[in-house]
Amino acid sequence: MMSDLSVKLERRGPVAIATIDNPPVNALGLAVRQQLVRVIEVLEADDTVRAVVLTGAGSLFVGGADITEFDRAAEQPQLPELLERIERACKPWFAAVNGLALGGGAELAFACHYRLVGPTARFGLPEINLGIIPGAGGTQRLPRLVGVENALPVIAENRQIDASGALELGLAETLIENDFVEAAIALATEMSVRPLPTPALALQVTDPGEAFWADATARIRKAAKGASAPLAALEALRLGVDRGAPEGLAFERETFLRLRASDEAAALRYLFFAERSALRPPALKGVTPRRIASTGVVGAGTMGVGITAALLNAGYEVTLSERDGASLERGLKALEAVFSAQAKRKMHTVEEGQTRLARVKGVVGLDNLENCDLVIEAVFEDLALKQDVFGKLEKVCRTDTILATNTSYIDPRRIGEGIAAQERFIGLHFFSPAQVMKLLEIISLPGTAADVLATGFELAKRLGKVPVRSGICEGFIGNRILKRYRVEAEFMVRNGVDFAAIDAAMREFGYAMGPFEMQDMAGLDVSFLNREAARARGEQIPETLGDILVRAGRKGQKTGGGWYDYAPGDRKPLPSAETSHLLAEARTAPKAAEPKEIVARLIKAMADEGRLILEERIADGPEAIDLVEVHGYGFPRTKGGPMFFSYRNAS
Ligand code: T1G
Ligand code: NAD
Repeated sequence: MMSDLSVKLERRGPVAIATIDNPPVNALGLAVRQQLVRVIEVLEADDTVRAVVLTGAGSLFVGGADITEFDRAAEQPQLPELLERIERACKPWFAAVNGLALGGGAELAFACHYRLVGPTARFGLPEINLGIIPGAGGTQRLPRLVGVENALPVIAENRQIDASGALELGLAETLIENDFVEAAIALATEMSVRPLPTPALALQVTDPGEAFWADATARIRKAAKGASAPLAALEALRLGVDRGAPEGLAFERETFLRLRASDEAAALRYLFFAERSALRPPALKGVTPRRIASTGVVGAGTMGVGITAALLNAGYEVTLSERDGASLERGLKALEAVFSAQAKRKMHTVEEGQTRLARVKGVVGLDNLENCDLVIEAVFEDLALKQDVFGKLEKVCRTDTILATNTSYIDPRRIGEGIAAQERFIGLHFFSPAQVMKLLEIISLPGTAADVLATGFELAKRLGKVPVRSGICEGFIGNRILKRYRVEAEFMVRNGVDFAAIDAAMREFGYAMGPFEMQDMAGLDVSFLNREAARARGEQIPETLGDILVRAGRKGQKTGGGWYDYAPGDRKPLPSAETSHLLAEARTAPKAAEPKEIVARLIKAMADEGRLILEERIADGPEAIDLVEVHGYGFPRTKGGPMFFSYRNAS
């Protein structure tokens, strides 16, 4: 057995075992494809071989094609031809699926004559997450193996088929619970005497009818939120049903290659790798995080409730502290509402929601936080209040308890200046709603210990968040760029551009909401209070349009009106005569602006601020800034982020 090969070949009597061993995810890179072609040639020519068992080394079958190869031209041998050679082989190939079979890995299994699954086997075609569609027959073989209705959610809606599902659908022959490879060899030996089954591509496929396609198209278009790949995947599947597998295959491949070369796919690839390296910052390599089991949250307002829900969802014990009984009761009610909404969205059952809620203890005051491994403060954005809270926490908590602030704007060095053990103090900046938004800005202070910082990253991983280290500046990475984004947007409004047109342009670009709608949702008062605090410190902060609105009592959705008006209980923004009146004097005569011009101007402003942030070493790279914008501020994934977009579209 040749050890440096990525495809290892063994013999057991009449059966050959080919194991794809290409860490970390057995990706079907060029070397693997070249070696698989050689294996096919050797085994096809060897009459003593009656069957082939194909499996993956480790806990995965195959994680897909090698995504790192996508920025260069596809090299021979390409996957489709390789799979056709397996499908046309004169002896049966058994895909022994020992774990995840994703993308090209699933397509490889579909091209084999039989699939044997282990308990952890899962088949998925996540190509749409990368802005592409399956490119090696997945849109043609899977519907012929399991039917269109079962194939479509896998091909265009990110669903996976697990081991029991594969058995039920007839995608897999057998579920092997123990001695996986040995049992697979035994089965292959036994079944190798049977006539070869009909290749998947030659199987009949039933057209589910117009109503099915219409429903599917509407559902997938809505979920795609403007991304191209999901509808393209549906189109390839349907074309193969209408015109047959050969035309379907050709269309699939042409579409795959076209999308692979697109800006959208490049952006999604960029984010795929950025999200993975974000979890493993090189500076923390080899640093062991502290163990966190019990946590505390101080303040059960908008953020405290969201942070508590995120911690409970991740399995932590939480002690939630408020300043008085009424505030605590209000906070616990809001928390229950979060879990009933999660159950409604089928994130978990009602019972599971109760189980999670049972892990929170509501308290008044800070005394009950003495045994927490980590305490996160989310009280009002007020320096003196936060200093007071940390002063008390330092006395109440164990000396190794990690103390964290969720401040948005205040310099955490000021908040923590009274803390003796600076090494245990850190900024953990969540985003609203904290149980949903994936971003976690981790603010390291000069004294923060490396293992405390590493604990912040480990916490993010357990919460399913995307961590980004930020240095200290006003607003850290995200709110600093948000400020620049708002200033630029307000500048356009002052110069006559309609703020609803700006919101519409940014929604067209891919944001769920524009800058003014977003302010209304988050509350205009958060940044207003920040500016007022700066003015109270004697800083010259010009009056913003938002300030004019807040002074008139318009804080956004929470007061029924901000930039827009809102009907009671409704989040739909409505034009506001009062806002027009309040801002009339601060604006020049109305002026039209093309959506493209609006978008270009705002993205440039964000990227310019991003470049300053990099120069000041507040962020570790352009990827960090793009992850902040995509996971914290709704920047459309299909555009990659302001740094990626401005670089990719630099004229
Ligand atoms: N190609 C290249 N590198 C990959 C990779 C891939 N397909 N998948 C993962 N990696 C790297 C990743 O960057 C990281 O690197 C390391 O492996 C561990 O990954 C023709 C064209 C498989 C579920 O979309 O979903 O097939 O940071 O941290 O949490 O139709 O990785 O250590 O340097 O994510 O255990 C379709 C993508 C490709 C699956 C494992 N396949 N991968 O999760 O580890 S397109 C996918 C994943 C395709 C065909 C088309 C996950 C995973 P580093 P990790 P993990
Ligand atoms: P909020 O007004 O909704 O909640 C603050 C809570 O703190 C209130 O319930 C209040 O009763 C409680 N509180 C005040 N003093 C307390 C004390 N001594 N002990 C315990 N509880 C006390 O505010 P919020 O929007 O949740 O913001 C909280 C913090 O999170 C602020 O620093 C803010 O800047 C930051 N933040 C807010 C957002 C956002 O979008 N709202 C996003 C990120 C960070």
